[in-house]
Amino acid sequence: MTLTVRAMRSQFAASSQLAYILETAHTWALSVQHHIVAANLDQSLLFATLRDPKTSFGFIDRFLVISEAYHVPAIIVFNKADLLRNKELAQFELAKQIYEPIGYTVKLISIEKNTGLDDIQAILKDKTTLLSGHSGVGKSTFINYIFPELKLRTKEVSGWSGKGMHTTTFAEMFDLPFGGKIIDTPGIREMGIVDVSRQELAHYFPEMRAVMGECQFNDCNHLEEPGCAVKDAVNAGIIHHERYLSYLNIRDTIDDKSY
Ligand SMILES: Nc1nc2c(ncn2[C@@H]2O[C@H](COP(=O)(O)OP(=O)(O)OP(=O)(O)O)[C@@H](O)[C@H]2O)c(=O)[nH]1
Ligand SMILES: [Zn+2]
Repeated sequence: MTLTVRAMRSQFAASSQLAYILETAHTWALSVQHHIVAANLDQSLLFATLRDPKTSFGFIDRFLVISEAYHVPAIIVFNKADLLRNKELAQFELAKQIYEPIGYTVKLISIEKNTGLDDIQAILKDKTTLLSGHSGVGKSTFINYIFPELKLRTKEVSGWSGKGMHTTTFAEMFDLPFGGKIIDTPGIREMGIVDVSRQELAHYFPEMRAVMGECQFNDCNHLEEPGCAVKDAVNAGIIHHERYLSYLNIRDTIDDKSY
């Protein structure tokens, strides 16, 4: 039997254990047998790639907003290091520059070449971690690496069109042999920002949260208002411009009736 996460969400609305990122992604389905409803998340780990396929920073920012909204620490792991040329290596350095100062762990690994994986195991050890990421970034490959006996299906992304079929259809929870649990979610193309209003969105950008108390207006939207500390910080290079653009983009996609 399967239930959609949305359905489960209303069913268990009173439970404090619903601090899942899972609940925000209404297209994800998961199987009840794996008892994901009983899991508390310690952290969320986004698998990303800078090539074949390329994960956009906008997508990463959506993932981070959802993690912040549910108070779950987030880790960004770029896989397929073996494929990176100078251009993509520069992108990785940029990602570190953007995300590390605002509190997120950023790692570069290659599952294929077995580099960086010890760090990831150390991060996962004794924690319950939600694995997330676009289809094709290597989540199944990673789980196969940890549990060789499972032999999950992985999909070739040669000739990647961005429209391939997902190979992981259900969220599943695995006990890690070295302690801890991982929840694997289906590859997702678009992450909806559910239950975040336009007014509260800036709270989920830690670097905005840090300065927004200084805005002239309490209800500042950080758009064109005078005396906006967020825009000042963007102009001063304290808040990265890419992040501010993500704020604007995500804000635009939030349907806010009170606005
Ligand atoms: N070059 C390279 N390819 C990799 C690496 N890790 C995984 N791949 C390949 O990337 C492709 C997609 O990997 P999957 O593990 O199926 O991706 P996934 O994230 O599980 O995708 P979904 O199940 O659709 O969500 C496969 O062909 C893997 O062999 C890596 O480190 N380097
Ligand atoms: Zn402001």
